[in-house]
Amino acid sequence: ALPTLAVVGATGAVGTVMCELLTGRRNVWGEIRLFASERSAGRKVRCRGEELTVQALTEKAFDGVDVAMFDVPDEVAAHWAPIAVRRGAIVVDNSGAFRMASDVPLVVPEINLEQVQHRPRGIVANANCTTLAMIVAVAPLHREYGLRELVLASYQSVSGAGQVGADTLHDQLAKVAGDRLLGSRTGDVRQAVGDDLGPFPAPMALNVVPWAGSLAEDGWSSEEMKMRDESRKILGTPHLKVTATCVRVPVLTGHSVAVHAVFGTEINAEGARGVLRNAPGVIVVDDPAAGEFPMPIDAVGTDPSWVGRIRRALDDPRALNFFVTGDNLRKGAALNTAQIAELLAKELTR
Ligand code: 2RA
Repeated sequence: ALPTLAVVGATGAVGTVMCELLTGRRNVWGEIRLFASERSAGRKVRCRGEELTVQALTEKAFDGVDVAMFDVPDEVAAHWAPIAVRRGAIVVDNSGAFRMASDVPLVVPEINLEQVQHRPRGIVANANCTTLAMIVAVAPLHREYGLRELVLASYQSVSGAGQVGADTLHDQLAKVAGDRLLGSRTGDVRQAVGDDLGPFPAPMALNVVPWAGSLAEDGWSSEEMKMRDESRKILGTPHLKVTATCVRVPVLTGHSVAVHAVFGTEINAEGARGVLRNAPGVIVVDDPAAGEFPMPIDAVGTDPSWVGRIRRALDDPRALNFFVTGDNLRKGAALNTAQIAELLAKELTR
C-alpha cells in the first residue's frame, strides 16, 4: 500500500501551497490527512482532487501516518513532532525547532539528499526559506570552486511572515493607493498606514524594513543567524565565513538574495554561468541588455531558484556577485518539504 501522509498546518500560507503541490506532483501517497489548529478544524480543503476535512491535532490522529509534513510555529513543532514520531511517523519539519540539532539532518535534496537516511530522532528538517533560495545556487559553485566566504543581503517578501504578512501588505497598499504625495514627507506613510503593522516592526507599504525575525545576540536578527548557521550545516563547512543583512521588502511572494561569494580559486562569470546552467533546481536568467533579471514577480509559482546579474567582483578575481530569487512558499518551504517527504515515500515503498 502507498504510505499515508499527514500535512500539519494545512491551512497556513505554506500549508496551502503544500496542498497545491500534492495536487500537481506525481502521486506517491495513499491516504492524505490534513491537520490544523482547533480554529481551522472542520474546514474543507481540495487536495489531489479530493475534498478533505481539516482535523484538529490529537495524538491518536497520527496513528497509521507514515510521513508527516509540518509547517507550524517552532513551539508547536517542538511539542507535536516527537508525538508524531512516537505514533510511528517520520516527520519533515519546516520550523526552526530542530534544524540545528546535530541528530537531525537538514536536507536540501539537490545538495545532500543522502543525509535523509540518517535521522536518529525520526525527524528531518527543512531549511529556512531565505537560506533555501540562495543555497541551491551557492552549493554547485562551492563544489566547483571551493567556497571561502558569503556576504549576503536579503530582500524578503511579506508572505515569509505567513498569511498574516500577506494580508498586512494588501491592507496597507489599499490605504496608501492614490495619494501621490505619500512618502515625500517624514512620517506620512506611518500616518496613512496607522497602528496595524501586522507581524512587522514598521509599515511595509512604500518602505523597506531592515529587519526579519527576532532579536539574536549582538544586534543580529534570528533570520541573519539562520542564513549563517544553516548554510554551514547544509554545505558541511562549519567554519565558513557568512555575514547577512536581512531586509523585508513590499513584495508579496518571492525572497531574493544579493550574494557576494568568495572562492578558493579564481572564477569568471561565464564559467559560473555554465556551472549554474547544469545545476539542478537552478535557472539562469541573466541578460541585462534584454531586461532579463531574476525577479519575484516572475519566479513566484515556479520551482527553481532564479539566478542572474552574475559578474566577477571588480577587486577580487576569486569573488563572484549575483542575485537569486526563489518562491519562498515553494522551494523555500512547501516544495523542499514535499521533495524530502517523497524521498521517504520511496524508501517506505521499496
Ligand atoms: C521569513 N524566513 O521570511 C522567514 C519565514 N520562515 O519571515
